[in-house]
Amino acid sequence: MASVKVKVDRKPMDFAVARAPIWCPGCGDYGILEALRRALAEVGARNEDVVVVSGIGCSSQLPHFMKTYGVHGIHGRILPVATGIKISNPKLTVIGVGGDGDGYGIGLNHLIHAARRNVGVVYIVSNNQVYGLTTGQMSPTTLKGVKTKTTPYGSIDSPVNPLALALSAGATFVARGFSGDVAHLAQIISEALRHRGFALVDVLSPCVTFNRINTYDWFRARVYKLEAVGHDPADFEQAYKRALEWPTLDPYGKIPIGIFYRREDLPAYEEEVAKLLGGKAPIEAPLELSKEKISELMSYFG
Ligand SMILES: Cc1ncc(C[n+]2csc(CCOP(=O)(O)OP(=O)(O)O)c2C)c(N)n1
Ligand code: SF4
Repeated sequence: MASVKVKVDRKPMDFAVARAPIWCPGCGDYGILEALRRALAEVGARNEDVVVVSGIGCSSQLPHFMKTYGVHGIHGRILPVATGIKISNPKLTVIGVGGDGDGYGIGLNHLIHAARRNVGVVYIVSNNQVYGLTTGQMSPTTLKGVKTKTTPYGSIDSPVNPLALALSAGATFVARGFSGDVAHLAQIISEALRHRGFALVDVLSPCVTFNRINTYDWFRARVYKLEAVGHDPADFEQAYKRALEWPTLDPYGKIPIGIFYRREDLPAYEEEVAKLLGGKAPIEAPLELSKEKISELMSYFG
């Protein structure tokens, strides 16, 4: 269960810091930052209960611009770190944020395992279909045929379909938003924060500097909202069908955004861990270490 308990009057700016983001003007990551702050305010989160974990990439700089706890970790390892934090202290609201290179390339296996375990982490992927920080190489979601620095003759790889992958791995909340529609994205992230278990929020988020194909206009011409077509997020088969609409089958077709799938009846991983400890979270469980052992450890770490 998401750990937001008391509904208090919060504003998006309550989650802002004095430091301004360093992304290129127009980067989709600004939309994600604003949507995340709005969503946290919407669910009444308290700053001290929130941890934002990131990897490496432009998008992974996001925790620096949030007035919450944060971990700017190593490339592709958002979900193991976020999982450790959540199962240690399930009261925290744990949010992972990073790029498609981070999450669908080097970190892809962790997505599958977090999904099948149903860890109560909200994972927001800034999907700009390129490696932004390292200046525009192809990423796992680059469309077939697209020329990048590393694919000068056009990519010959089929792109990863993160939503279909997450669904088949057992994710209990699967959604896609668009950085160009912050209000809609904030609504999706609020729902993800309220979800019990693992929530993937893939965000179509243009890199205005290194991806001149998948621009805001390119997306605006293609996105449509699942709510507008009467999609039922409880229907797994429909969710899977919608997830296949793009990009693997028809790269130039319409792109659904919204909540594809949601089920709340399965226990979250941290609940299962607590059961093993007699109902206690690891952070509450007694630390069975003698005074001598603690002194020994403390002297070891200076
Ligand atoms: C283990 C490791 N491999 C490779 C890199 C180099 N590297 C840094 S960021 C990055 C990818 C960035 O792309 P993405 O995750 O999509 O984020 P974006 O910058 O587009 O937001 C890579 C490959 C690294 N830092 N560490
Ligand atoms: S290089 Fe791309 S992803 Fe990175 S800050 Fe600039 S626009 Fe954003």
